[in-house]
This record gives sequence, C-alpha cells and structure tokens, in this order.
Amino acid sequence: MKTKASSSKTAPQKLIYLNGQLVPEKEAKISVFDHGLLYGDGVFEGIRAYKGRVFRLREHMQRLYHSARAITLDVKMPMEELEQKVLDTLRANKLRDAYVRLVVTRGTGDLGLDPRKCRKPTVFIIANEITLYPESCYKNGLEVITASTRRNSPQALSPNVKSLNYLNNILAKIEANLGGVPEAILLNLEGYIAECTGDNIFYIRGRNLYTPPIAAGALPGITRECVLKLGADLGLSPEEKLFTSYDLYVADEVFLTGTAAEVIPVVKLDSRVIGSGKPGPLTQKLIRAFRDLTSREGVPITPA
Ligand code: PXG
Repeated sequence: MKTKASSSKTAPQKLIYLNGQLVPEKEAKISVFDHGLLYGDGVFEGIRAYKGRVFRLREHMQRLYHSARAITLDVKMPMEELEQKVLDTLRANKLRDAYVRLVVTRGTGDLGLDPRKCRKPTVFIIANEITLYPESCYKNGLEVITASTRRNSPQALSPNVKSLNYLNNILAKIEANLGGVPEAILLNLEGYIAECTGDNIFYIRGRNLYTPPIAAGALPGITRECVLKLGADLGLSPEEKLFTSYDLYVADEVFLTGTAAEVIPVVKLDSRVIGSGKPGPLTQKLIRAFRDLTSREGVPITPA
C-alpha cells in the first residue's frame, strides 16, 4: 500500500511558465537580483478557471497591462501572446479548476533601485489547485475587523496598479490573524472604507447596493465589476460612494468580493452583529448569480 509520503514523492511536479519556457517547479528559480524581490517592483494578477474555462481572462490581462504601463514596465510580449501562455500553463498541468498567478517583475538588475538597470522583465505563471473558503463560510458568513493600518494613499500609488507591494495589505492581514478572523477592512487616510486585504467590500441598505469608489483606495476588482452588474440585473441600485464604519454597522447586509473569495457574506464586524447576523437574502442571490456566471462564461482552456 502506498503511504502518503511515497505517493507525494511520485506525484508529477507542477510545470511553471518562466520567461518563455514551461519548467518543473523545482527548476523555476529567479535571481536574488530580481527587482520584484528586492523592491516589489512589478505587477501581478490572480485569475480563476472554472470547469475548463478561464473567467474574465481578457479583463485580467487588460488590468495587468495597464498596471505595467502605469509603472513604465514593458512586458515585451503582446497581451494576446501572454494570454495564450496562461492557457498553455493550465493545459500543461491538466487543470480545469484552478487559481492562476501571473507575475511580471522589472527583472534582474543591480542593488540600486534604478529600473533602467533591469533590461528585461521576468514573467512567470503558476497554475495551482485553488484553496477556497469552506462552504460553511458562505452559509454562515464571515466575521471581520477594521484594521488600524490605513490604506496607502491613492495619491502615493494608484489603487489601479496591482503591484507586488502588498505590505500594506499584509499588515492589515496580520491584524486579522491576531484578531482570529479571516479578513480585515482598511480605512483610507480620511477614515472612509477602502477595501479589505484581498477583497472589495459592499453593503446593502433597502434596494441600494454600495461599494467605495476606486479613488477611496480600492482595487478595481473584476469580481466587484461583475457584482455591480449582477446587482443591477437583480433590480438593485448600485452606487459607488464614500462611506464609513457607521454605514456598515447599520447596513442590512455586507459582503466581500474577490477572485479567490467570489461573493462572501459578512455577518460580524468589530464584534458587532451585522443585519440579522445571518447571510442576507440579497447577498445569497448575488452568490448564486455569480456562481451561475462563472459556470457559464470564460475562455475555454482547450479550444473547441
Ligand atoms: N482588493 C485587493 C487589494 C486585491 O488584492 C481584490 C480587491 C479583488 O479583486 P478581483 O479582481 O480579484 O475581484 C484583490 C484581489 C488572495 C489574494 O490570496 C487576493 C488578491 C491578491 C492576492 C491574493 O486572496 N486579490
């Protein structure tokens, strides 16, 4: 009989796309002089595949190329070609339901921070099985806290840029960990709600659906965009507006959105019960609508 250890030894190694080649995980190495590592100088995307289709692939690629353009990082590959590399990586790993991490760094340079020393970008793609929140979190909702760490100023770095600098988010995540909850809300410097460490935030009051504007310090989430549209389809009035903790405390329903979390209810914030203390009916409708969308739409991994 095979033991767990012996079967994992024989398990095939994951193939990583790295600078033009698919290489076994153990050989997928980058230089200690890579500015992605030395300075967080780079951009990334987190993408999902559902049942053999990549959800909103073009939107993720566009956000990546806009992020790169905004920091004058030349990917040196047309977007359509890199899009194919994402599909190639999924195919090579025989994955149909997956989480894809696509990273472009400034590349290898010297110890100074001048990006001109980095002559070509480092591009890698990891396609992995996805670890999700357990289904019980969707049924019962999450508890979250407000972090004391404030969101970086949008005037210092545009929230549109999904950069490799996640220390601001990680500091808030540490607060969530210390508080024993899975997510933390970040306020911006003015005290308005911005977003969570890896998710956007929404609340519902009556038939109104609110989320902070990008200028408040929120990433223009692709799930956020889908939910604004699905909310309107369900007869809600979606609106981007500035709001504070007060609005969440007295909301009917609160939920988070993100590629990993999808649409997930929040039932407790800073130890206060939100709404009925259970996932609200409209949030449940949005969860179903989003799941329906991900099962219907996407770029096939294997062309028909
Ligand atoms: N805000 C931030 C700061 C994010 O990083 C989102 C919102 C949601 O955006 P999308 O496009 O996914 O709907 C993200 C997404 C993780 C993880 O492990 C999540 C993200 C990035 C890195 C890791 O949950 N981000």
